[in-house]
Amino acid sequence: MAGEPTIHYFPIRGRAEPLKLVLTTQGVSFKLHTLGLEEIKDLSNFKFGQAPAYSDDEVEHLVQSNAILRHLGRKYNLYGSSRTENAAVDEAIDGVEDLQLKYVGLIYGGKLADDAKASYWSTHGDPKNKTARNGGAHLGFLASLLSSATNGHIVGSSLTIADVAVWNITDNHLQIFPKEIEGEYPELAQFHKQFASLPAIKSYLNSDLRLGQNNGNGLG
Ligand SMILES: N[C@@H](CCC(=O)N[C@@H](CS)C(=O)NCC(=O)O)C(=O)O
Repeated sequence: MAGEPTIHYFPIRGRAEPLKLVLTTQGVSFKLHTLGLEEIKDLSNFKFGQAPAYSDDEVEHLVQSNAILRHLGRKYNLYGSSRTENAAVDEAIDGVEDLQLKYVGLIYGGKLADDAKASYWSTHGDPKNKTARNGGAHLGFLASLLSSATNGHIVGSSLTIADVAVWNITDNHLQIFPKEIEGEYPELAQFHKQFASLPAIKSYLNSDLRLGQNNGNGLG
């Protein structure tokens, strides 16, 4: 087992970013193993032919970004302090994943074209469509998670992996819809600002570890 936490991924933020953020909040340094497309098709290391994968003293090439996120949550006690809180953390992470999949569609399928952006905002951002058919994916749902937040935390009163997941998807959307989010969801914008100003996160965001490119096609 590799001892030092190692993230195996492309040289982008993408689906590895929440993992890096969690490790950063814990002051845990990590290695980045940068890979190319051919390497992830070695199924002995990448079970589903995809990245990211993650290794530490307990797991070797663990894949599925949310499985890795949950592993880190258990390892560093960032999963809430009761089964009720554990369940709420899972609920938030799965809600974020539903929006993440729509976001991926906007970036790769819609190529972030103006019409794709407009239709995305209408379905997954505009508050008036929160109760329309949106595939369970809406920024308003994430804003609602914050309405019962304690100390700025979505579950319980201290940091969990749910905070990190919501922060990251909000960050992705802020790159594209900054004005709309600040106008319609000031609580999300404020939550984003607050987490970004944690000393460890702030210094990570200003470091070279925070990669410039978010998605494989350079958009978003
Ligand atoms: N459900 C997977 C999705 C991973 C995923 O979509 N990985 C992309 C990069 S972000 C990939 O490896 N694409 C290459 C391929 O599918 O061949 C996870 O959450 O880790």
